[in-house]
Amino acid sequence: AGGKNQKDMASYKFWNTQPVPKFGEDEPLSDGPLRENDLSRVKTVGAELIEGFEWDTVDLTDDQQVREVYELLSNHYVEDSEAMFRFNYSASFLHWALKAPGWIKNWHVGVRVTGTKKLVAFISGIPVTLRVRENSLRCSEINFLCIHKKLRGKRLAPVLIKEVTRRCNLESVWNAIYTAGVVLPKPISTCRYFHRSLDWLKLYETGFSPLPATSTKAKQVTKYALPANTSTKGLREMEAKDSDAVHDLLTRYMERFDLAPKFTVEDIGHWLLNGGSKYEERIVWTYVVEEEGKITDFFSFYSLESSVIGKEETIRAAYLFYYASETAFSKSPDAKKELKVRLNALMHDALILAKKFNFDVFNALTLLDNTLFLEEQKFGAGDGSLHYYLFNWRTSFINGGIDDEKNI
Ligand code: NHW
Repeated sequence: AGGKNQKDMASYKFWNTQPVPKFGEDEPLSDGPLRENDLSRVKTVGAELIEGFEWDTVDLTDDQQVREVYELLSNHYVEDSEAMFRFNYSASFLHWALKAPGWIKNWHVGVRVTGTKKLVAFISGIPVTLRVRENSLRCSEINFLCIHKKLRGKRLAPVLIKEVTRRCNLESVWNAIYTAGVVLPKPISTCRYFHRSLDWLKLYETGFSPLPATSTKAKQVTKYALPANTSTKGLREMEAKDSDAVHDLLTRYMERFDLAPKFTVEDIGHWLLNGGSKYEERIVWTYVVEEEGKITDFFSFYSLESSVIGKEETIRAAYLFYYASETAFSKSPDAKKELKVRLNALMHDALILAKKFNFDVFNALTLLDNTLFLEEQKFGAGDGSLHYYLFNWRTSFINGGIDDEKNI
């Protein structure tokens, strides 16, 4: 975070004032809020912005306004540390991500130039119900915080964060979850990104993947080659009629972890079936395994391109999303091994499908049961970490996956 000493709380001038856990504090002995919630003290209007700028609520039912958010993010959103790649969230992705069931228009916050009405900053929230250990929390999930490059370093980010907090509080939502690549006070969990090349040559040519000193281009291409067809018996695309079964399986599977969203059947339809395929472009792919009329497993991945900065090129990345398998509930003495074998088979098929749909790389984090297959499926550790944060909630650090000692 800007090269400051990450453990020095005094250097976090803004975060110091917020209800978040601080570096140097002991792990809490019990879970709970950090600040009292009082609706009567929530301001009914936003704080004044610097001269020349005004607040706006971006209307994402209007394609033109979705386009404006797209333009802002595609030029100014997250880049890697060497400024070679920038996330390129598509307009369809924004429709999907920001209009999830129960979405609240007022939580799509923009800052515009008063004179020209140009959109120069954005932050968003969507409502989610989270389970953090044994507590169920009504949260907002904050994402897409972005400030135009010309307005950086002017302390506008704290103003945006306070404004979205106010708008969440107005709905009696007092907690939030968010992730970031930067270190802020104080992560409740940290995952590492892993990448599995699907088109190694393209990744090499765009500068995404290096050629290891001990290898050759031809060897790399061979290493990542995949068969043309999947091999899991009963694997097929998920359909709307599978929603109840997938919901049931995922709910049981997620009970094994300390931090998980609580989905309704409607959420499943939205997140896994592309919101009913109503967008221009396909964002999410979900496959189920059906055996004798029963859904035993499923996996999903979504599409998020990155643009190669300074070139007219993009890297098409598939991101592993939710999955679950009945094998996780096996009572056999070999249960762990069975799960490992099953997940490897499923993920191998996920890679084959992603390759078939022309993705260049398949990304996954060290969460859920991912460490059981990352190595075997030839994923390599990336440079980036993803830190998870909770606003106004104390809980002790959550380790990744159920199999910590095996975390890579
Ligand atoms: S993380 C992606 C964030 N976006 C980007 O990286 C895009 C490119 N960068 C930018 O647009 C996913 C700017 O650099 C941003 C900062 C806007 C990042 N989260 O205005 P100043 C999300 O969207 C702190 C939180 O001068 P700037 C999650 C920084 O530590 N804080 O900086 C978003 C410093 O505070 P400090 C961040 O470079 C979660 C202050 O901002 C941050 O012009 C938001 C400096 O401000 C980050 N990613 O603009 C929190 N990056 O204390 C939600 C920097 O150190 C909380 N900072 O002095 C919950 C609210 C809802 C609660 C509801 C109950």
